[in-house]
Amino acid sequence: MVNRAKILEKFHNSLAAKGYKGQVISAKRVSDLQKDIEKHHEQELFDPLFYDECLSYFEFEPVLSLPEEYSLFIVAVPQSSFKVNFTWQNENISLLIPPTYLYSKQVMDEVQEILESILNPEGYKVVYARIPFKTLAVRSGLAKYGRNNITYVSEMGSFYRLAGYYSNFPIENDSWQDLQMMDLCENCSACINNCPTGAITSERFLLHAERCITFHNEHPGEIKFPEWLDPSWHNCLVGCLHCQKVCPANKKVFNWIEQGPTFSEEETKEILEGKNIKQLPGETAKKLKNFDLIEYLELFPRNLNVLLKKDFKKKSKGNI
Ligand code: B12
Ligand code: SF4
Ligand code: SF4
Repeated sequence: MVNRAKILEKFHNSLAAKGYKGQVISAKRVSDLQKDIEKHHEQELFDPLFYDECLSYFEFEPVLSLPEEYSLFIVAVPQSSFKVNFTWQNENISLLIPPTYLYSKQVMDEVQEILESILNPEGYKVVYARIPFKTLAVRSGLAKYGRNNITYVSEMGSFYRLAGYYSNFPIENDSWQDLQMMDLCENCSACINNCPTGAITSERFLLHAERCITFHNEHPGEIKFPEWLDPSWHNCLVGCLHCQKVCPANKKVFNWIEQGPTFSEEETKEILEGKNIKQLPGETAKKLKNFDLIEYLELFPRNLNVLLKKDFKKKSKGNI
């Protein structure tokens, strides 16, 4: 059997060859990851709706398909934003989708394949883990927290998707460490100042997730935006980039934008009417499928409507 150090070397080299980065820690740390979340819950720092909707997703219990879980692999895969173009009242309206929304399954499968190609031949299995990836990434030394509660990896800024996996690959000494904030944040509060909703504050580190635009524009399309959410604050087709845009740690990556699909006036109209994938013409459905946008289609009428109104308001004032 190949020795464990060689396997780990292969893991890091295979990721590096693709521009990815990763870390491995002992799976015994899962209960500590759980504590990192639960302590905030016990102090009633989470909005109850947010906690039920977003954090009950985690599975801290052992994954049944793996009787012996010895390690947790966490991998950061760089991702760009995407620009989606709509045509509305004869104008071209370009809207951004931030990193991590598109091609998520593709990324998760690809990383799993890389891990399996290294670990399976040595008799180890790999299973996707539903655990808090940011905390794992920071605890393992892969990333550091920004004040905005997003994590940062050197050379990638915050523009990457995290993916975590359990394995029965044994690890004795891991790099478990304290939660760390980026040095850059010490003398910076750009994200606090640029977050329009007050989700990031100086009073506490933990995000007020229920104030985050993303929490609201990821909600199913039939749920209206709350009254307090000023329409002028929306800036992406889904998600929000206000706090990542002004971050000095993102200087090199922020303009990494891939071209997404372009929708004609007729297509935009049909999307705004809330037509589902089967009701849309074949060409439109194909574009949505090719850019992995199908899962977001049902959010578009609500999200797009508010952005088109905002854009036209700005144009009529002549400041775009
Ligand atoms: C729930 C969730 C959300 C919720 C809540 C976000 C949040 N901050 O909790 C909502 C819907 C709002 C959301 C929004 C976004 N999300 Co999100 N989300 C998740 C999910 C499913 C869980 C996150 C989580 O664990 N939240 C629980 C809280 C308690 O954890 P935490 O934020 O890490 O909080 C820790 C710190 O506050 C720390 N802490 C407390 N005090 C102190 C003090 C100091 C000094 C320090 C250093 C730390 C510290 O302790 C807390 C617990 O460990 C993950 C996927 C996953 N499986 O992990 C994706 C994930 C975190 N999301 C992601 C992204 C990209 C986003 C958005 C940027 C999307 C966008 N707008 O474009 C925004 C960012 C909003 C923000 N400013 O945080 C990526 C993050 C990638 C990265 N670079 O870090 C993830 C990992 C998805 C992925 N697979 O890549 N998300
Ligand atoms: S904007 Fe400033 S304070 Fe906020 S995460 Fe970036 S460096 Fe840190
Ligand atoms: S994603 Fe937008 S709303 Fe959420 S914390 Fe960042 S700036 Fe604020």
